[in-house]
Amino acid sequence: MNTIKHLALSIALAFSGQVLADAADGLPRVKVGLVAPPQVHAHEQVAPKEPRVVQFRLVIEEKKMVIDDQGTTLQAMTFNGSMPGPTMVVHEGDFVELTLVNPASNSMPHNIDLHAATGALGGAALTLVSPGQEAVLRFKADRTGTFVYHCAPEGMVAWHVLAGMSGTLMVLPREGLKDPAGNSLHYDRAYTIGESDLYIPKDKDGKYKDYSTLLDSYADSRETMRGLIPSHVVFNGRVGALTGKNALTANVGESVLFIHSQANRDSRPHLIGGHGDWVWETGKFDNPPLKNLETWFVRGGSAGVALYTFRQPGVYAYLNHNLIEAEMGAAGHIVVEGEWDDELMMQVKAPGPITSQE
Ligand SMILES: [Cu+2]
Repeated sequence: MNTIKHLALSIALAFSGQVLADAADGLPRVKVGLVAPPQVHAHEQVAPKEPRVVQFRLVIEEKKMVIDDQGTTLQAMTFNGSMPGPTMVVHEGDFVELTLVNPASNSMPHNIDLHAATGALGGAALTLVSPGQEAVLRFKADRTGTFVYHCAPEGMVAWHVLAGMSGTLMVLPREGLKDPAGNSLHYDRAYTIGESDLYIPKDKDGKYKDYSTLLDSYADSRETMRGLIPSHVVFNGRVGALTGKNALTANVGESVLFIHSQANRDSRPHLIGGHGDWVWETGKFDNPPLKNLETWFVRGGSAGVALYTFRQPGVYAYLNHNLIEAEMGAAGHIVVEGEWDDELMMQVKAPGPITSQE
């Protein structure tokens, strides 16, 4: 009798497990290849009716990176080798199925806390992988917005995040973005700007230290971080990552979505010569966007979004309008091509001798 009861119970358990798994398993599956920021992988803005299981793969890479033109180095930890990690895009109601790979060549355990996910420390408790391991996490994208993800190993969260392990996951509304009146908003390009505050230790002569291994850099880095004064504040991993030949590009008339993440500290994005036509400061699309902002606020541990349609050609600067931090590296360029509009602005007189009378 007991055996039969046990058998019935295990069949019931197996069956209920099957039913739970079917919530996602019956859906179409798509594998998305990720690209390094500032680019965002190709994606639809308006989703098909039926939710999907969207599969991503993140490979953790520990490596030394150069973070400025002076050759200063950071013993970095990264998702997919870039800082920040790649932006992942899904739609509300989709399931995210994420494979997190920690190759045997790494030296540390890592995991991932996705602010978009619900339960188990954002997935961190289910994804702690030692070198040579991988884990697969599935979660439902049950709310819209741009959300930070980051590594979060117990006792070392700040170090791993500040060494490069953060990124953004964007959950779009199925019907795409809307203005407060419900009109559709479309973007022609999306760019990811991941801002980081870096804390590179100095030697007794005031020179930035260079470490031969990640573990060697730990004690000094931790102490420098706790001083709360960054040595660099950068976009996309290094001073100049988005300036000069690395500048972002757009054309007059194009709408550009700027996704700005800061996993640790507040920022104040500003587009010199332009505006934020529509800004979701908190990044959460269920809240109506703010209109015509000059500077917006991104809370540490979040990703904000601004949409702007370029109306003039030229070189725009996109920076953190804490100007000290901009000079420390938190600045990028957007080179915009197209026709100049004299009505919006014109130079009535070029700089020259003073000839005007009151
Ligand atoms: Cu980590």
